[in-house]
Amino acid sequence: MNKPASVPGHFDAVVVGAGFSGLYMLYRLRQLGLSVKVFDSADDVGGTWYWNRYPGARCDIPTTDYTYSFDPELEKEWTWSEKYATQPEILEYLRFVADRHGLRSDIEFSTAVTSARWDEPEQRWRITTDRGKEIRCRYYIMATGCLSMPKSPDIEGAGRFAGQVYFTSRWPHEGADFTGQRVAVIGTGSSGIQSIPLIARQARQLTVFQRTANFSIPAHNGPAPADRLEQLDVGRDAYRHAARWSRGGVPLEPTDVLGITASESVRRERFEAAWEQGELFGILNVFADQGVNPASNDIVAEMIREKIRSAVKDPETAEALCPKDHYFGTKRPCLDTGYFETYNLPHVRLVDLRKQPIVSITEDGIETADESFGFDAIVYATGFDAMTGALVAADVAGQDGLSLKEKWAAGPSTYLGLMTAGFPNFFMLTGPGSPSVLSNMTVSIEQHVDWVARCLEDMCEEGLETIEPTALAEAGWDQHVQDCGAITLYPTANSWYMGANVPGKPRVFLPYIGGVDAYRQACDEVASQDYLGFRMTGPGGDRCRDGVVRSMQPDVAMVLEFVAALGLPPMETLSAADARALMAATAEGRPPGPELGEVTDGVIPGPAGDLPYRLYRPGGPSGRPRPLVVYFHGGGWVLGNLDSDDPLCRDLCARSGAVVMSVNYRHAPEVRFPAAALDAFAAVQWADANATELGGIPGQLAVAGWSAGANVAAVACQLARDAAGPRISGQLLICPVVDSDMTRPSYEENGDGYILTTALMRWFWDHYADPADRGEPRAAPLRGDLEGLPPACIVAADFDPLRDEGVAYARALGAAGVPVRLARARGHTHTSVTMVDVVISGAPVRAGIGEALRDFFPSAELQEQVS
Ligand code: NA7
Repeated sequence: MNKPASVPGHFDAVVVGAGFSGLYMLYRLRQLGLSVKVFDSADDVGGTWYWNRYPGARCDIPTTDYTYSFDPELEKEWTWSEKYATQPEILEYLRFVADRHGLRSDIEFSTAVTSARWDEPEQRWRITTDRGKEIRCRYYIMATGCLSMPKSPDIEGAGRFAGQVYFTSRWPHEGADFTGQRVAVIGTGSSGIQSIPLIARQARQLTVFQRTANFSIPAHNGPAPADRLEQLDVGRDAYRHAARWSRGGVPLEPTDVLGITASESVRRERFEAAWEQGELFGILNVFADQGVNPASNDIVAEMIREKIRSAVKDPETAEALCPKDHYFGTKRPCLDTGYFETYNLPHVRLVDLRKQPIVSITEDGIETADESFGFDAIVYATGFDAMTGALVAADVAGQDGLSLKEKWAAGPSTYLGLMTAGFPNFFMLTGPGSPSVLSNMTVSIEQHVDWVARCLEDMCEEGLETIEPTALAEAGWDQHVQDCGAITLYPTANSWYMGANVPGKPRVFLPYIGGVDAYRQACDEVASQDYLGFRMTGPGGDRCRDGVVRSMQPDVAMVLEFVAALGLPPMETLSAADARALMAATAEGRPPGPELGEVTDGVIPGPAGDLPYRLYRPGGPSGRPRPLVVYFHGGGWVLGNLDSDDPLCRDLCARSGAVVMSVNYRHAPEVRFPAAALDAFAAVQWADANATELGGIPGQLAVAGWSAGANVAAVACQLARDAAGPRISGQLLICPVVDSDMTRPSYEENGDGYILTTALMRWFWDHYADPADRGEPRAAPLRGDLEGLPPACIVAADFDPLRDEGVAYARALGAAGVPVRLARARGHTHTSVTMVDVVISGAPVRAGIGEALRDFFPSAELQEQVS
């Protein structure tokens, strides 16, 4: 039973919403012995399942999974009747839960919270309701759901229609009878797709107004899948545990089959199996790369389109129903029962609003650009102001009276999707920046509620009364959420995930797409690191361990995990020959990099024999001279060759439009310092002298390199300056080795765990140069005279032991009057920027590199050639 309020109208916590999240939050707060009041504007529990009563409304996650797991007894007592339960059954379930735990006594129904103000002196929230009550509470918790604020009709004349108007999101409790009526449905999202087949059964005439064709797969509803029930019977706890640590909140082994490389038969087999299974996470897991690779995505999309074409008899209607303007999955896909077949009925018609947009709703129907339609009823299935709508509408004002609406004017900003700075003790369950709508909501809800409950418990134990994220932690999380989205195809769609369905809503990717498992891990880490990134105050003290919980690019982290799982021996424990073999083996099967106009191999004379080179020419008019970039590969002077950096050279060539000439140089330990540097300088001299033959423009030559290759490139610039030639237009140094001092902080921070380790760097130096030579400018160019050197672009990666020496070189060059561009590879390691088409987040960094290369040369020439 709940603790009563000690002072009337004063509660420890107020919760808004009595759906899945609000009910469980109440349950957990009671367990902590807190006094709680829950408000809901509905007259019963249910949240979204109270309101969304339209015909055909069902969950789209199997009910074996779309269910609470916190109460094992409840699991025994309740049995779902179908694979995907109907809205009435889900509502019944929530009523059952509320009754079983006696939750209703703390819920005030038919009451909406109208405003909430943070009272700084009192350190309390002041809440007002539409019944004129004012309440105070320490913790204010929004359990308002992600899809609860219907989008207001944004169609001209919407108020004018004299017939019956229905919203799928606010369906009348007594239902609707369309018998004999002419009915319009506007919208073909999940609500439209679920309700249209049932409305068609009653209506005399049904016209569906479709703005965007949507992907939908058959739900194959029926009894709960036997294999799932069996798994639950055998080990319910293990099953639920697997769900909590899965990517989407439903146990599922993520596939490693790539759509782009799978054979036709494998593709077909995997797709058909997912189609038959009829589950969203299954169809989203046909290929590992379908969410990030357009070509792979298109394979799945086309197979779905084939199914639509075979289900719908009229070819024109079928084509209009085939989604073509967004990648599969980037808008919420739907599960249906006979949706596409409904269009074969003679009284059902599809109107494609892309061809004939609605001009206006009229008194008796709908007018499009081409036709006037008369209707008895219009059904709006037009969706929600998703994820932020209900929160912003709640009129919440935090410190200094700043409202959430004002703070989020350019898009939501949260820490972990749980809290937002400036709003102490204000929690959001499944808020923007958490997996929420991309996951099985019930799993995410339980995780959020459990986290909040544990947090309040910890605070209580420590005598802490307020909690709020820091600006740094929040900005870091916002960035991480966007970084996770940016490596996928999701932000390309006009979806409600992007806020694109509501006119004027800022476009940002709202949910966290990194996965339920990764998200849970981050939340747990935050809690276990003294609530990293939160400031907490109270009689127990004022504490804050500030920081960013995730600053590595998500795909870089995946690569590191993958490499760690391979269990390879550390390079520095191998002989040079074995290390070279290992490096070549790990490069096998990687993406080749972009197609170019021409790639040819050759040799040039070096100081001690021929040096192989590879010449990359961009596409476009052949024979046209272009600026020339002489490139040197990475590998610590020991490893690497023309093949090792081939995809990167292709990428540099394609992005810059210059001819790239990758030159091999003599390697240590066979030939030690200063051979590599001397070879590099000789190559630059030769390239300059032979620019015309190489397809270059005489006098327009830059040097470039990565890692040790950047070292010899930088040295070549110093040698060229000292020798009064050749003239070098610019130096691109990607994560360069420019000093032999291994004591800079980046060695401390990043010396272990990010592929290039301190131990490996020491191994490289030991192979390359005697300790006595390592301070020489030809080994450590940072120690040389830097005046009069060519303009530079230096890339420094956050998680690189060499980061600080790269930054130091940029500063020193700047101080010596050399124009420098320092490009930070945010969230990257020493190697990740170079991993073309593997680490997608490296692409923007390399786009900047391409721009820097172009800027080395007289603009008109190259800009024109690139375009
Ligand atoms: P959705 O998925 O947002 O679908 C709304 C539909 O309404 C969608 O087809 C929209 O087209 C269409 N729409 C919205 N506004 C208009 C206007 N002005 N004119 C024409 N058509 C319009 O909402 P649902 O309720 O179906 O589903 C929401 C989620 O609930 C669902 O994903 C499940 O997770 C449960 P658009 O695509 O914007 O062009």
